[in-house]
Amino acid sequence: MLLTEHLTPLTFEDRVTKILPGWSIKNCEMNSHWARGLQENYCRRKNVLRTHPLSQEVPCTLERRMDIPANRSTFLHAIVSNHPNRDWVLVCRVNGTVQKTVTVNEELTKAGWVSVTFDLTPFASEKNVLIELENKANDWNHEDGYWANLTISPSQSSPRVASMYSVEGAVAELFPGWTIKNCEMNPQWPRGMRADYRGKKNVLETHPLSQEVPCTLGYRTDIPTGKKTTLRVVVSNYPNCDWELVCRVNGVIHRVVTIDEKLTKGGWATGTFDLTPFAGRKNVRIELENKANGWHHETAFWASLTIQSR
Ligand SMILES: [Ca+2]
Ligand SMILES: [Ca+2]
Repeated sequence: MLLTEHLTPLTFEDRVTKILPGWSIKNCEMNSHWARGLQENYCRRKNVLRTHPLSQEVPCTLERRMDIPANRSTFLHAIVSNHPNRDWVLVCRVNGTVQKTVTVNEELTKAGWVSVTFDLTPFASEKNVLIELENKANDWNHEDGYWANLTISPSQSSPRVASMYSVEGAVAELFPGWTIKNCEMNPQWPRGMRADYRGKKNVLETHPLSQEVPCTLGYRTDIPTGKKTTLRVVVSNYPNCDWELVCRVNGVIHRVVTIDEKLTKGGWATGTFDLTPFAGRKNVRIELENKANGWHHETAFWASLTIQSR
């Protein structure tokens, strides 16, 4: 009795809605020893949902209904994780029929998160489509499902299964449309998504590949005529260390800013780059480099990347 009083179903439902708006949950096993629901911090992410199948036969299910738009592609991206060294099965059903099954294990998540993509395009123009995502047991040993995000996008912005420890997965989620290359990966200093840094949540952490080769974030866009176009970036540095932020347009250096403690003052700095001189040009290549000056924590943190024309 104490158990049911302690974990009120209403509170749990509210938590699910808070983390994953539009989705509802059923058949989540409640357990006084292993808390389900909102978990404040898991694998460098804040506010994730932790679920567990009701039994070996009955999976925990997240579900929603939606109309699938006509004449375009629609994808569902689920960012999920597993209990350390344990696994579970992520099943996607549409109108009751299994569409895709993925085993979420250590090999896939690499002690982090994976983004799994489900193609909903075959259901284009159908109304009130039932989408179910199951946290299904494949044995009975910590079958916990961890859910960081569920998004429905008009295009396939991230790879079908991308590790969130891969910086590509983090960039796809944080800065849709941007690409990344030459980020140094280091088991000791994981790059990619960082749960929080200097007061901001879910930021991108990068590092140059070498002293000579910067890490580059890239974007292509048309610059409209008759408007002022500005690229705005919010960045930070590793405490008491610095790096060079280089902005290139069509391969030519546009501006260089040193991101150091003097500029960020233990927090974040906003840089603005005026792209108005390129007005009227199509498919303009914009590159932002995290470039080393010296070789001592040349880490860059990116909280925001926006291009505005007004
Ligand atoms: Ca298992
Ligand atoms: Ca430096």
